[in-house]
Amino acid sequence: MASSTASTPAKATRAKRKPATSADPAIFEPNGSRLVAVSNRVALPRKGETQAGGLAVALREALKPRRGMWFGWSGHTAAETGNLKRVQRDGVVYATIDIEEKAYKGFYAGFSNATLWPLFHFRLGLMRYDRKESERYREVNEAYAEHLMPLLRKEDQVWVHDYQLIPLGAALRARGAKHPVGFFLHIPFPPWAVFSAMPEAEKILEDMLAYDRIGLQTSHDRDGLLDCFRHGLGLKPDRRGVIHHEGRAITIGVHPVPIDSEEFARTAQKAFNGVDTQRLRESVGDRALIMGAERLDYTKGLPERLRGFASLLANYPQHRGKVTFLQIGARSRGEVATYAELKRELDSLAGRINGDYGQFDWTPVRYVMRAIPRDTLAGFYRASRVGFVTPLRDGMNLVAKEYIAAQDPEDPGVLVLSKFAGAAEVLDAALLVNPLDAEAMAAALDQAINMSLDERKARWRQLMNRLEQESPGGWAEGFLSALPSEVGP
Ligand code: GDG
Repeated sequence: MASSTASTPAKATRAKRKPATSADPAIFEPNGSRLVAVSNRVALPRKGETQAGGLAVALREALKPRRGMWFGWSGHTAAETGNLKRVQRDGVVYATIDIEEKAYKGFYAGFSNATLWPLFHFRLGLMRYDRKESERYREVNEAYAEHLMPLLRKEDQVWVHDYQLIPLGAALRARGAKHPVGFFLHIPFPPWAVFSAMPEAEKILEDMLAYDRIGLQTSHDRDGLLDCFRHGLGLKPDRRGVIHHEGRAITIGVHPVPIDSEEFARTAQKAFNGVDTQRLRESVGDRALIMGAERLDYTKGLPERLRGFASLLANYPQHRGKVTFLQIGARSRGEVATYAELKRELDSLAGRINGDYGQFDWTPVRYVMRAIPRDTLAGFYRASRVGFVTPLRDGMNLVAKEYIAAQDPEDPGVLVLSKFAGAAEVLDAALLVNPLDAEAMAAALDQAINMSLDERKARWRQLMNRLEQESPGGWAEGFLSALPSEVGP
């Protein structure tokens, strides 16, 4: 069983905690099973909200019919961990706690984002390991368990999300939780040859054995996890792919995160004639618009993408003055040094391309380093001839799916997609590229810009068919139906 709680009892007390009070009957109904989702951040619906991500919407939709609760961090650090707050919106209870500042730093900027994030994205050169940060990571997971436990009802199913909370299942079990507990990993899972570079690799794998079902984005990720279980812990799945450990069965499934393509298509159609998209279209004129949009993150391959675009201008001079590349970059994780370095590198690359190729009436790269509203983004996707989505490694990549959903069926754009995005497993009718190969990216851009309307339509229809087969409700249902409704003693 997981060693996390057993090995860190002293540390668990470091984040001073106020245990949660018992369930408030005014908010919680007294009986019946619920779905309890847990993630690092809780996406509380806000009035007039335009920024909600697809995943937040998907989880809320899964919670509504199950009279669910979403538990996680409030977004605030404080002098001590605690301050449980609960609000109910549309039948869903949102329960949050503040986290003690120092513990949060080691947990979030430290072990989660400077150790696990690069590790899971195959970036060992960027990974650092600091034992103190790993202790903070476990400490915060213990605090989550401590505050969540009194809120759980006997019949609840618990669904934990993502790499920040891997030890949470074990921390709940150590406190006597007998609930079915599932875990979904939103990012890739590397094979043992990579994973074993992290000093606590075995411990993290042991933590995963506390769950009843583990969901991953792609078949490659499932293979990576099974490889790690086999070589790291000596555990082999049975013929049905089930891992048996200490009398418990752990099932592993591939559940690619979807988008609501119908809803996104409607949003894009509406936004296309909105003020912002019209301004964009007027400013671009007859030029072909190439677009990318994401959080500023080294996994998203942004410098490589700019090099690909520079290679297009260098090797296909006929496109000079005729294309515009718009990159939206929502700033994230500014406290992690690697992210600040990335920003500097991008500033310099964008400046260089504009300096080398720009003309007095043409700026090749439009580089906007701040988030824009979700509906504006949808309109911009629809106005782009090419969606340029080239992460070096990505669990799924919802931008690729959103770009497809946003297109005009009568005049669709072309998706140029990294083969290292989880989305490439289903979106194989896109132009798939290796983002490290600038010349290949330039060739794909050239092909996309010159593609006939018939081919664009045919590829888009294939891609859209795939997206129409998936839905946020179906995704949650697929995972939860594979999570037992009760587990043995
Ligand atoms: C993790 C995994 C996995 C981007 N720029 C703006 C903006 N966005 C939105 C996009 C999209 C979301 O952010 C990004 O989702 P991704 O899936 O592309 O990437 P991560 O944030 O890294 O998400 C990933 C995902 O979890 C789900 O499992 O696919 O692999 O890394 O929805 O539209 N939204 C707004 N303004 C922007 O400027 N409003």
